[in-house]
Amino acid sequence: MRGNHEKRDYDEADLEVRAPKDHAVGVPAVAVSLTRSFESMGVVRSAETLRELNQAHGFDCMSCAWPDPEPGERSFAEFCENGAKAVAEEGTRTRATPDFFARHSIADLDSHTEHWLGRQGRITHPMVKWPGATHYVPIGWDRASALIGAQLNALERPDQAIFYTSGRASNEAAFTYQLFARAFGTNNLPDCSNMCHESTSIALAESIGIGKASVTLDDVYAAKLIVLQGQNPGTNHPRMLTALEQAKRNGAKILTINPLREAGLVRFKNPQAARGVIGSGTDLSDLHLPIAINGDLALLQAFGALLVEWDALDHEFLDRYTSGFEQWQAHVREIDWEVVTTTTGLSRRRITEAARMLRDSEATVFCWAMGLTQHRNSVATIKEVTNIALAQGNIGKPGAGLLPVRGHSNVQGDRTMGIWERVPQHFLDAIEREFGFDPPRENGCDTVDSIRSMRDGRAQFFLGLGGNFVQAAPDTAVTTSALRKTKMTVHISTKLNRSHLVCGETALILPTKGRTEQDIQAGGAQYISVEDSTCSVHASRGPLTPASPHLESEVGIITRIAEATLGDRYGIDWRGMRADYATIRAHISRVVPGCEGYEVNVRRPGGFVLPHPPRDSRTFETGSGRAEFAVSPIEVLQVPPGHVILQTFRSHDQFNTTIYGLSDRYRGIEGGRRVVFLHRDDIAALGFDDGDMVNLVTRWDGDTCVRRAPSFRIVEYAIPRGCAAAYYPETNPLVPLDSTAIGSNCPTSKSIVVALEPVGAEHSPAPEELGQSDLGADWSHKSVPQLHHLS
Ligand SMILES: Nc1nc2c(c(=O)[nH]1)N[C@H]1C(S)=C(S)[C@@H](COP(=O)(O)OP(=O)(O)OC[C@H]3O[C@@H](n4cnc5c(=O)[nH]c(N)nc54)[C@H](O)[C@@H]3O)O[C@H]1N2
Ligand SMILES: Nc1nc2c(c(=O)[nH]1)N[C@H]1C(S)=C(S)[C@@H](COP(=O)(O)OP(=O)(O)OC[C@H]3O[C@@H](n4cnc5c(=O)[nH]c(N)nc54)[C@H](O)[C@@H]3O)O[C@H]1N2
Ligand code: SF4
Ligand SMILES: [Mo]
Repeated sequence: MRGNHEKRDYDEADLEVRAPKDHAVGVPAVAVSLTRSFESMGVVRSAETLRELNQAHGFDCMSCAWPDPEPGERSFAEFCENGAKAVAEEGTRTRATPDFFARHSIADLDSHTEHWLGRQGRITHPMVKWPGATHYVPIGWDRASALIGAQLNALERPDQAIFYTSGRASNEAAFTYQLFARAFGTNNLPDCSNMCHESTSIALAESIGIGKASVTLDDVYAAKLIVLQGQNPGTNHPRMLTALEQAKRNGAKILTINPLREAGLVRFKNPQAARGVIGSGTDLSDLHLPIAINGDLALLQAFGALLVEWDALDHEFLDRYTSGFEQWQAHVREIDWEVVTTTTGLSRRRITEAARMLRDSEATVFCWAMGLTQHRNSVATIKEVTNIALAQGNIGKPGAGLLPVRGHSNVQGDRTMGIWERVPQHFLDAIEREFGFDPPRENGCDTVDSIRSMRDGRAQFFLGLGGNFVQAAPDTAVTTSALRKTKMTVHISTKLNRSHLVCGETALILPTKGRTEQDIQAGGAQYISVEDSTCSVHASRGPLTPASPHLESEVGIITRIAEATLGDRYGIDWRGMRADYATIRAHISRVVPGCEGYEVNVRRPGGFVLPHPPRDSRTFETGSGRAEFAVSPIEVLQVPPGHVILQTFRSHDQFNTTIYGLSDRYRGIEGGRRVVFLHRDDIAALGFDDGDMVNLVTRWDGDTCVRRAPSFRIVEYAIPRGCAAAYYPETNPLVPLDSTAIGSNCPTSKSIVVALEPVGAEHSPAPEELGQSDLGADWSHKSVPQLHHLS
């Protein structure tokens, strides 16, 4: 198995560990973002581009899905450091030309790090790797599309093809893409959401009838209490801190629940407020609970027990709108506090203090992200968040509600447009009415199932609309060999990444225009549209000249492939859609619920907000017509002696698999990425010292295979006992493909049971050496992890 450790573009020996920061943003952040932009884009181009970022007439930030303020309330620079980095990454003047691909074989490229690959700049021409070839060579658009169409038509069945999407694709591209896959005959439409907020979508759909946030930005400003659980906004949704600061000024309290005291959670200096730049910043968190990894379900049930005990409940809401409250109440009343305190690593006193904040708030907003979604029991945990919100009537009233904070800038819009392997039948009925063909009705493959399907030889074709599948997916070695078994891999991409080097028999890279770039088609200049975390949909227009005259837009590429594959099957006018995206939006307005009048609404400054029945009218479109309480047993992840629970997270200098640089400034890590954060006492208990080099090792279900990620430096850190943290994607080789969340199939990237082994001691340990035979698979309701101690 290869790991990034073999790839030497920088020396991990240069890694420096400094004291972590206690606050986020401020002057250094602005300086960093501008330096990066100037370096890669030049001064004039940077200034012109950043001026358009997140403005009503400009383009939508392609980094995260945090919403924009109302048009009249936006500042002149409505972006953050990481938004500026994302723009610089796309707007770079560096180019990966056919000449570059002639100089570097695929094997040579594969010897470099992900960071180096990204630094080679924008891909300028469509490229192909022919069967048996060592290099990519240029290919024309017509020939590339014909090749793909021929391969698709040569498959025995449509479900031998996988159509993956990453959440940066526009609504127009996403709608066209799902239409193409379904007209071709498959619902195999996995997306990055399957590895991200899938647990949220499943849990919320079952509990409240819709898998999306029930709040607007105004609710955040009006909240009395904001709970931030399993999320690191200072890095991943930086402008959320501005909203939280505003909420605090309006009187809100903030409760943070995270194994780490992430810089942004504790203190914040707003670079756009004079006070933020010179002053000492805002103390964001009123109470921080340093919870042990995966302790959230137990904590939330303890909150429930206390709210019930204190009768801090909204009885009128419960009677009128919910079902299952009695059973839930009986369940939480029976809570075992010893299980709660050992599982959470928190004392009963601290938990009670936090529950009082809930009790005393008339309007609470609950926010969460990957710290809650990527565990085996994530669906149950998110239903428990919902239970707590329902108990106090915190849904469908001002200043209150559920706010799953989405990742990719348009991941939510892609789902709305039908990128979903399990799309509801009414959506398929609408496709049938609009286009006159009967789309496939059985569910398709999600991400994990797609990997299984390629691994087992069932799927033979992979098309990625953006993303970096091989690095984002779990079990890197398995995913790599699965893709290599296919007849054809195709990637629609802006920049080079590892997935381009893990080739099917034939492989293509189709270079696309990005969000920052102008898109001129036969029908004139086009714009696209996107949806943020709060269901707000608006237009986006790129200001820059495209990186190369040979680029096509995503819609352009998809419609070309569709034409080459389907010809005029069903009479779908792919060419017309390409010429003028208003044609696509007209289809959207007739197919997608809530999108009537799309063309007009989306062009309004600030766009429009999609309907959300619980938010708008406390209507719950569940089986019972009421919001459903869920009863979940507390399961405890067993950690055998000598092991810790590892969470894999993002540094401050990356966007998912795109590594911008080697500075995780807030956590004090500079010049490298192969670090594992551990509690001082665990380092000693495991027989190591701070600074030692170790391999991380997982076993799964008595597999004969030992998964190993080599060469991590131990860094002593303020993290609860029994817990560890290291960066994604270097740790993805450790996540077993079959280790997924119950009900959502989301990989368990936030709770991997690992052992540490000294570098140089690599051997395949016998099961007894690792403690027991089925590590990581062992759950029970009774016992508790041995490494957790009360804080
Ligand atoms: N700059 C930048 N922005 C991004 C991204 C990026 O890579 N870079 N990625 C985008 C995407 S796709 C996404 S999904 C989001 C991700 O946004 P986040 O969810 O904030 O991302 P992670 O870095 O995975 O951080 C997870 C947080 O959960 C905490 N955590 C881990 N395990 C647990 C647990 O068991 N319980 C609790 N309570 N907390 C836990 C971690 O300590 C960490 O603070 O960000 C989006 N925005
Ligand atoms: N261990 C572990 N694994 C994880 C996670 C974790 O926390 N831990 N998080 C998971 C999550 S939340 C997510 S969302 C997934 C992310 O999975 P993906 O979405 O598949 O990965 P990204 O790194 O966001 O994709 C980056 C690539 O997208 C391409 N790209 C960039 N901009 C554009 C564009 O405008 N158009 C097109 N067509 N291509 C573009 C570039 O070539 C770039 O290399 O990873 C998941 N994997
Ligand atoms: S908060 Fe997110 S969407 Fe907003 S500018 Fe920053 S990265 Fe972009
Ligand atoms: Mo994500």
